[in-house]
Amino acid sequence: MTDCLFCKIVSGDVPAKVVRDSERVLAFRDINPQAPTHVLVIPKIHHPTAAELAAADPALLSEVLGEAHRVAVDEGIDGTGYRIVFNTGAQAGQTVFHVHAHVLGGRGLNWPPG
Ligand code: DGP
Repeated sequence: MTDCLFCKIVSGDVPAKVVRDSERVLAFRDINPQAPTHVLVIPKIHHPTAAELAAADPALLSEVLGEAHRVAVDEGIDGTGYRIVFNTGAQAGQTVFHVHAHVLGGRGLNWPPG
């Protein structure tokens, strides 16, 4: 999708600090980190939301989740705990409509979220 920010990160037109790169999934650091570890994990092909990806290609959604857990292991936060979040829809805080998992950790995280 030509006007999608995260598609431009996949194509290399917008730079990002990539931490994992597999055939179908990319993980890169959030530009505005909310925790010591804040990484975004995305499918390389465009789907707007987690719900739409789940309907179109559940195996790819599973790959995104698997890579999110591997990010946590790479970052050394799997032992202490971390959070994987899909903001889905504007009211939930989604601002970039290319599905992405936030991987957050490295500090205590409050519940419920704001
Ligand atoms: P969300 O609000 O769930 O749609 O999260 C979008 C995230 O994307 C937000 O935490 C900030 C991040 N973000 C926005 N623009 C850029 C960018 O150009 N590069 C990177 N690395 N992250 C970005």
